[in-house]
Amino acid sequence: SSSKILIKGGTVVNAHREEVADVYVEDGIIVAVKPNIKVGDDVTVLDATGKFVMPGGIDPHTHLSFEFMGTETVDDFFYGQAAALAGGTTMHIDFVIPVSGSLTAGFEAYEKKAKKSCMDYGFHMAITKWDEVVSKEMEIMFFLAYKGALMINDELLLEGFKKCKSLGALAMVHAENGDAVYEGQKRMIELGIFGPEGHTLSRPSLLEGEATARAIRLAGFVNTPLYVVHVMSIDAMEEIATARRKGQRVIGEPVVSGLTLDGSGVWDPDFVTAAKFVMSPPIRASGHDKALQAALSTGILQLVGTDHCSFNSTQKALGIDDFRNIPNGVNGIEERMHLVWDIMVESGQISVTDYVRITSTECARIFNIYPRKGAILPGSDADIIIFNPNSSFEITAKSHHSRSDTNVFEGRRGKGKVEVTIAGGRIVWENDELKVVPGSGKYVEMPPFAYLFNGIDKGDAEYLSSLRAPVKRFKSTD
Ligand code: DUC
Repeated sequence: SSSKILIKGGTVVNAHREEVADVYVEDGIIVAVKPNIKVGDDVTVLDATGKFVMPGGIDPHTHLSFEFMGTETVDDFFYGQAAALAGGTTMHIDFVIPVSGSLTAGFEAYEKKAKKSCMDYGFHMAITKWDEVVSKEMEIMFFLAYKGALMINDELLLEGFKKCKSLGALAMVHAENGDAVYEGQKRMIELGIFGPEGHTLSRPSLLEGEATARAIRLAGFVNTPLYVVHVMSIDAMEEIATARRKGQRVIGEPVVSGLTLDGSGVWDPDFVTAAKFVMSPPIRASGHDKALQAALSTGILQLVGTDHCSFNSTQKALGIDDFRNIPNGVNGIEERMHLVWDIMVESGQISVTDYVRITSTECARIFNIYPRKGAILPGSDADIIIFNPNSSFEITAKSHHSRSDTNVFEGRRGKGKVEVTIAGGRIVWENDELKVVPGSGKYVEMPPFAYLFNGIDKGDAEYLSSLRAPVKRFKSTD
């Protein structure tokens, strides 16, 4: 595809406004956004009349090429990204899992995995243990949930929060109480429940609420912002709502599976069908989905991720005799833009500008890459979708681009369709066809936050100035 593209006559939507305008792209960058741009014959012209021209989606939460629970996800950096592009997502942020506890070794391993990238990507760093070495390595992400594997305790959590604060890094947390989950799993086994439903029953939403509350309070104690990943329950959402109302800087990320599914899938009599829904935290009972949508529409939750972590039926069957061995994870990287449109915009809960905010702009702002990403503005990267609100989408494993043989959104249809995806100035999806180039995706560095840079912010200054001088006490003999 040409390095010069003109998108004509569409409604250009940014998080701050929408306008009918042309968009001119040259060498991967948006050069102009205004009506009636005139160009020469060397430019590829795309007609977007009657369609929305929006920033490509940014998925803040994915696991591509993730080695987990004795196996590795089927979608690697090439296939997972190709699927993303077919669904209108043009950047994702993946979690680097340490190698033998080393963040540096983990980062190097992920850099290798990402060499075949066909779209831009960033990395979060996962912290799974604490020592001097880890402390010296950059850190951003904590897991509370996987006892014995990824779980960390409160001491480590506090150390991590302090370190993040001193670095201007944003602390993220997977909030489930791992000790209680372990207890819940033992209970299920004692009751003779070995199937996928045991996964859901062993880790109820109160354990997500407890860990969310604890992480929020400890982040508040250290006075550092907190990002809660995959908010799956009303319990967790309400903890975030309360903290935000009190003025604490907490960000909540629901994921498409939690927003669009009820948890009944794991009760399917067919093991393969049931096991495909096994993820952590689990997909909750009906009611949580609608409450999370409402929280997203009112700003209690700010952006949508996927936790895309795709295992096929054979891999899921590792847990055929015991749900504790079912690799945790569901898909979503390809479906996110369509499903969020359907449940949030088509349903009338939010505007098109809000759609751009929750699927792209907010993520770019939070991770400090706005307006290079998340906007259609002169100077921004040319990551753009043309979206037809009058067309329709249908999801099925037969036609999706993930390498998995199943899809948790199987059979879903709705209005709206990503007709064209432009990533880094290349037309990579058009007429239902992918034209992706391995190696064309770039690593996007997410710089630290200036307002936290010295490890001291306004909140700290207020706190320190409110302290009274220590009392000087005298022994009776003095
Ligand atoms: N949850 C999942 O379901 N898979 C990957 C990691 C996680 O936290």
